Amino acid sequence: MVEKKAPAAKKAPKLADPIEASVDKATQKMIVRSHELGVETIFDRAVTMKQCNIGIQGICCKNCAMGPCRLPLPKAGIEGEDTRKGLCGATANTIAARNFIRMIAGGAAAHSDHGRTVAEVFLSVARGESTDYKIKDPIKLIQIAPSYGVDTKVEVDGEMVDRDISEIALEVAEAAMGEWGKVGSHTLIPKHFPEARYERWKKLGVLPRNIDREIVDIMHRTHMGVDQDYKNLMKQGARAALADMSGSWIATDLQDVMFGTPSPLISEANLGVMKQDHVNIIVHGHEPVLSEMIVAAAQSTEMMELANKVGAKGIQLSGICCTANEVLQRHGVPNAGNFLQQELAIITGACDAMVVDVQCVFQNLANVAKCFHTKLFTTHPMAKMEQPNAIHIEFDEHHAMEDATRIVTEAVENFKNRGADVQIPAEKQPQVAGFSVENIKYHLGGTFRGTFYTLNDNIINGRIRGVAGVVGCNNARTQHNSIHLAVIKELIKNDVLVLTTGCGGITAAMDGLLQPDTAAAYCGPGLAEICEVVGIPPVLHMGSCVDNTRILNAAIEVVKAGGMGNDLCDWPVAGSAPEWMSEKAIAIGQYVVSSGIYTVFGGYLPIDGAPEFKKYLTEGMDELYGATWDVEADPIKHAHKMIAHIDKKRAELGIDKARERVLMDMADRQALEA
Ligand code: NFS
Repeated sequence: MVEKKAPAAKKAPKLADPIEASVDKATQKMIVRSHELGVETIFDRAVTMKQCNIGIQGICCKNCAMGPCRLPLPKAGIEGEDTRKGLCGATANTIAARNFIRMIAGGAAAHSDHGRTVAEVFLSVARGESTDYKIKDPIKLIQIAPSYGVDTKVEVDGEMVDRDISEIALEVAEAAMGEWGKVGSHTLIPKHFPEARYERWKKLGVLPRNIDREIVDIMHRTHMGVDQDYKNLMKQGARAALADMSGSWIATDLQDVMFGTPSPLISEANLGVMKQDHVNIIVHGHEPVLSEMIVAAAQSTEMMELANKVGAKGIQLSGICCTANEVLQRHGVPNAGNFLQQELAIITGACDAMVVDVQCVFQNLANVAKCFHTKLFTTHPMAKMEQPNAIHIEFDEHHAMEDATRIVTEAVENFKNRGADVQIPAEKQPQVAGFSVENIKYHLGGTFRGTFYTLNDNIINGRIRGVAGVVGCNNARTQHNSIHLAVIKELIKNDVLVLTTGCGGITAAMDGLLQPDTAAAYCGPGLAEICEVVGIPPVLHMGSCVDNTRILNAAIEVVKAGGMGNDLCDWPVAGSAPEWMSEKAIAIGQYVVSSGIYTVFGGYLPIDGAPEFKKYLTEGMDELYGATWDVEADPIKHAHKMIAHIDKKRAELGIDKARERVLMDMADRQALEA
């Protein structure tokens, strides 16, 4: 008789190690908590699911049903001719380039569609159809109007007089909307750049015709059997990335006009901002049109009274991802966390409602919310979750306040359904956020002499070695926040001023780097001195990811202020996305490189399987744009690649020996330019 084997005991799934998963204490605690409660998070899934080894190299083509064709790189590398090809003959270079620019198309679609939503709301405000919003910053409207081809003055009886604000708003709104579908010319935003850059783009044929067209163009040319030249594919990638930049710039412009241009304010960051005795509402996603209204609704007397009635001391609003940064920079609403902490905010047991719009929202939020009392609201027609996992309250700008009040009411009424076992980690840090180009000018030069000269002077005399934009996501494949922090700290230690946005900004805030007094602790002597004199942190939080256009705008202002060459590729500045994960990051990376700024990505880029294409991005682009991509996973090497680039640009400008304090006047600066 054969003995029956006992069935093997089911193996418990592997769980994330909290310390390996994140450097942030609050995150570590909540990962432990998730394990106690048996609630799975992205950190656990990152342990059990491995990445596809072909996909990460960028050499899997699934653009037709004869594939997917996979072109693994031979273990010994390629000797002689690269003979790898898919069924149709597509080479590794073609496949990697197609995949890469499809990522740019995805990113450009996301950013620019955000811009379109804002432009549509702005148009309805200008037409008087949406009365819940108004123009909060008419000065910015007047400033930007000429760049949209709109006059701000009109001739009356031989005299130029100011035009009515509502007329200007309507024309700006119509011009902005036109950017998505105009015919016969180019998008307007590239005109903001120095002439040398604009002319370069014109010569290279990468000025976007209109925003939508460049995205459609990519989907067409990457269809089976169309563009088979990786350089031509990348040319379109660059053009679509500039379309992405155009849509993002419009989003920033119009959000500032409608919701107010940010100026520095004090707030806090990390899960510890949630309050046990308050109703906690978390806004998450990217588009601030609804969250602006939620802020107003949550502050209303009616809602406060309702909160008291259900036994809460008040309403604590906080945010995750870029919606968080939007309401942070304009209202001081604290960040509850960044991308990888979204599930953890619910696991505190204290999240009465999470309100999501578009982008970077985990589908697993619904599974986590089911384990708690949390109500999960989807609000965007484009971003629903399977019912009944979430409550869909579709936001419409025509009754914005009504929608926001309904959501806040449901959140407040949900307070009484909380379980007894609430655990909010205590960790949080104060932060100063809300830096815009407008107020950096003010900080450096005062109300009447707003200027970037002071920054340029301090770069020339070497107190500030250069400027870096360190932006972007978290990625569950690397230790949460650690790469961001190590890169930023190494840069400021070496006197590089850091500008940040997105989840990178939240990371810096959570670690306490967005406080003026951190300059003394972390910065080199030159940068520390400047931060102390000007009263700014060494890391300036400039908003959400569409606000990367603020960083570009600051770079343009530096060139305009003089002494830094004629173009963005001339002066000591570099870009970085240390923990990137999103297609939007690739679109941003390309428009930053196209703008002439050397950019280093952390982790990997999906290009390793196509060495020739990789070489083109990391070396060949220099000839076209005066800048290249680079990849470096190690944070210290990553920072030093940026510093080496900054030093190279200092040497090219002839200011490499100026690190002893030389005071430059205008004549000196002009002499440098010549
Ligand atoms: Ni940027 Fe902002 Fe964060 Fe990355 Fe997602 S929230 S738009 S994509 S993860 S930084």
